[in-house]
Amino acid sequence: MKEIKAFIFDLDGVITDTAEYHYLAWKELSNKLEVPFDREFNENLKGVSRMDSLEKILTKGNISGKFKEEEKIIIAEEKNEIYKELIKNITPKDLLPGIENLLKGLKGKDIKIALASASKNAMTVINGLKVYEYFDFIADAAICKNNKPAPDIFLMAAEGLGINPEECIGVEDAEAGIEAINSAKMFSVGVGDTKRMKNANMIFHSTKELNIDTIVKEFNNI
Ligand code: B16
Ligand code: MG
Repeated sequence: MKEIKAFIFDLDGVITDTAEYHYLAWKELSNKLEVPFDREFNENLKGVSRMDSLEKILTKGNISGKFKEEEKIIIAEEKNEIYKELIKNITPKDLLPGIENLLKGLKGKDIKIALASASKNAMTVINGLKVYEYFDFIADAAICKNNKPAPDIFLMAAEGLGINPEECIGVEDAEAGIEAINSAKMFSVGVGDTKRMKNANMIFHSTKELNIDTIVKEFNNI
């Protein structure tokens, strides 16, 4: 029988609310580019890599063709600088509700923990939150070939743990992330509203509702 051996977490929007900082940084950049940008559009960028996010914004403003590749890299770097300023002051207080208890609970049950974030700033955030010790493996987005919704980063995490993907739970707040988990053949847990998380095997409205026993029960029912 299949058994849950690992939980693989997304970072932004699951462990901490850096999703908000990404939003603020893209908003500032979009204002500069004179591209209309709101929270609804921002949902399309969650879990999406930096360069892919920029492309979506430029396409929205019909200005993608205006910039050469080198210029796009500079613009994306500008967003990253704004973002890096915002994450400078992250502390353990910025952990989303229930997350530290969940990590402790998993440790207590001897279930492995990994991180599968698309962010190249993940280590800065993890260190600021002081949760590095909980993780058995952190997948490196910088060497990941295909971005979410491709399954690569989740598969990289499972491989790093030495665990079969089918015995892993993936936790995500983004549609692209749920797609990545499903393509990796893992059990997907979505955090957020039912409409956006519709493709997840299981949905929780907020991180404080995440519960290991409920997830195990549902996993065993499938
Ligand atoms: P960076 P996740 C993702 O992190 C964010 O959701 C997404 O908004 C961001 O563009 C992406 O990381 C890249 O981040 O610019 O810091 O490399 O949700 O996969 O933890
Ligand atoms: Mg996320």
